[in-house]
Amino acid sequence: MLLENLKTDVRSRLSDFRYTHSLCVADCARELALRYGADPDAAYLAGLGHDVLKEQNKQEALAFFASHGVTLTPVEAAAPKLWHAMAAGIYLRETYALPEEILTAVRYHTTGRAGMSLLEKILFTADFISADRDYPGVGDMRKRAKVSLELAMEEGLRFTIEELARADRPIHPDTVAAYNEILTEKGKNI
Ligand code: DGI
Ligand code: FE
Ligand code: FE
Repeated sequence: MLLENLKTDVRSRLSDFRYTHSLCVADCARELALRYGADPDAAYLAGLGHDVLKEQNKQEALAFFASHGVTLTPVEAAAPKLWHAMAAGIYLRETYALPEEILTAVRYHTTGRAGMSLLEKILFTADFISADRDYPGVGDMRKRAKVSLELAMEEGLRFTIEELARADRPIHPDTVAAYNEILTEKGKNI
């Protein structure tokens, strides 16, 4: 019932393209959960719901934050691409009362953060390597994800940071913290 309700909700809020992406991320997150020993049903729900608010416009997102008492930091205010993850964590809590582990995976799926849980790492990685992704280098990312989540995340975070820096975009401290932690803990994971 929860699954069907969430699926219908996601379907109604997203274009065909992003709905397909959501289903692919859900499938991929479930596979990664089976491989790495997380709850496959939780991973599927996280994948299905992670981009539920991706097509909110800026006004809707800002109104949502205002009505939920969220104050954006200057970096967050300057990075609208981060908003859908922040808002989705809150939305999925109030609408579906999903477990906290799923909510934090959704909340941090765009930036990552230091101290990520296994499920957070799974969703972050699934978003990069889901079946619908076809950017140059996705094959290498898929290989990395078979070795370890951290190996895939390191490359994904480096790619994101490089692209943002090149485009004069601010880099969220959580993105930097996720990257630094993976680098400093490298060797323990692989
Ligand atoms: O929602 P998706 O497109 O599936 O993927 P996503 O939630 O990972 O969003 C990717 C976008 O978010 C991409 O355009 C880069 C942007 N992004 C990720 N980390 C940061 C960021 N943007 C800023 N400004 N700062 C970040 O740290
Ligand atoms: Fe997203
Ligand atoms: Fe996504």
